[in-house]
Amino acid sequence: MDFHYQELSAQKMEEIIKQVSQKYLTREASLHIEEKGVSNFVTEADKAIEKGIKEELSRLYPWIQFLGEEGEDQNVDFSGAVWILDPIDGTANFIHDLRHSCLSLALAINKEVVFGIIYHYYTGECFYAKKGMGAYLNGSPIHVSSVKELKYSLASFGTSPYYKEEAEGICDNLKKVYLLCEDIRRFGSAALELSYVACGRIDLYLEKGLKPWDYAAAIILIQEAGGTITDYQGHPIDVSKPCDILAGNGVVEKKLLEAITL
Ligand code: LIP
Repeated sequence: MDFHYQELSAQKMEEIIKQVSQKYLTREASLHIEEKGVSNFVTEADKAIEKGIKEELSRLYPWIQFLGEEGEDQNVDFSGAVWILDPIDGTANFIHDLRHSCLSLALAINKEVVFGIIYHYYTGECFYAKKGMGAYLNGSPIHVSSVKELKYSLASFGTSPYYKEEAEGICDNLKKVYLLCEDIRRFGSAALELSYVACGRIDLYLEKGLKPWDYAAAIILIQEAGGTITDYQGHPIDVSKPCDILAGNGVVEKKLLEAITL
């Protein structure tokens, strides 16, 4: 199939996301909950949105594989083209009606993310980027912040609630970052926190043990917005695997790694 990711329309993708999700994002759906593990939940809405998006993408792009957070079959060949979807990033927020959750969708070709879209279900903000073509919020170009010093940095810190057994190390890192930065924030949706790095609302983001569907779309968003996104040692990410994620505006994350070991 002669397919060029540059031809993907973010506007068309946003319309599909709205059309599929609007009928499922209800309080009723948020109360039908299954417990997947410690602090790890899935609702009827997560499953229904993933099913609907998968059907639409399979209809439009039948040659592209699909990997979703809620799917049974998560075996894909990452040497090819793969959609990577989190239907509701911030499921705990959704369950608690905190109104801070999003859909995150990425396209990776041979493990390189070339397209990403992150749609905030409650504000309607739509972040998107294509490789080599810039990063945008509702059609306007976005760029990471210009903050140069850690003491003036707002750091969003993901607390990895699925991994309570690692609380000691997570809280040690939280204290280190808290003491070096201006302040800490925690919003409960990795994809939105990473989008906020891309548009300069926050300067740093860290979270241990994120899955590809949490961070994949944000990789291209942050790269096209002038920032960096790596593992906790500053190394490139393998989008086929869970990863400890460190993202920033290209300056302060490097200073953080010079100052501490995560
Ligand atoms: C969540 C992330 C959040 C993280 C949670 C979970 P989900 O994604 O957005 O930052 O702390 O452990 O991974 O499960 O709501 O799609």
